[in-house]
Amino acid sequence: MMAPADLARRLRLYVLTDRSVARGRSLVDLVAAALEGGATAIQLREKSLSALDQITLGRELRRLTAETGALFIVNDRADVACALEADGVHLGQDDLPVATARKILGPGAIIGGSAGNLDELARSLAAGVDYLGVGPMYATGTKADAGPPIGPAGLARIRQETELPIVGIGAIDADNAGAVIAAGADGVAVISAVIGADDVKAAARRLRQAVEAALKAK
Ligand code: TZP
Ligand code: MG
Repeated sequence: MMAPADLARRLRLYVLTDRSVARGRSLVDLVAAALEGGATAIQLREKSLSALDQITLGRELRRLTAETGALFIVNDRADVACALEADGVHLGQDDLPVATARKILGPGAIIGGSAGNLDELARSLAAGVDYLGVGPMYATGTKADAGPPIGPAGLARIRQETELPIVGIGAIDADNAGAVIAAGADGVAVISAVIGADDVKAAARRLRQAVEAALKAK
């Protein structure tokens, strides 16, 4: 199992895929560019793809992340994560139980949970997740059922309750990433600010720089 401080360092810039914001471009190319720009973790998050298509795309993303030393996490599907030898899986409040995912993936797998409020935080902590995706930080159009934005103050409240690694998520960009880190996040998780950018590598670089600058200022 990875120590929390090491995991926190590997979650500085966590880029999630979503073909609906990629404007027809190849996700493999976009992820390669994001990694060049400084992404430290990639999540395969393609809810509209079959398991088989997730595995076909995921093989390429696993190869790229292995080459650069980035973490590779699969959204929702422990079976797909297992097939891809991913580093772990991210489970929302209504997904597979954490204990079931651990049975499938083994004790070394990284399991992320989502928390948008203190109740969800309590459930995630009781289930034994390794890191938390906290948000939505700001109003986002990328996830239809994202719930109300909690802002930096909401994240700071959750930070008070746990020392687990936290990534903020939800409409984070290079302009607001610093506020998310200042509120207590260890990193930021983004979709559109990177996958939807015209220049994906430059967008990732700006975000990573914003995160590192805010961490230094702490
Ligand atoms: N979970 C909470 S908000 C969100 C997810 C998956 C969407 C993040 O996408 P974006 O484009 O960075 O707002
Ligand atoms: Mg989910």
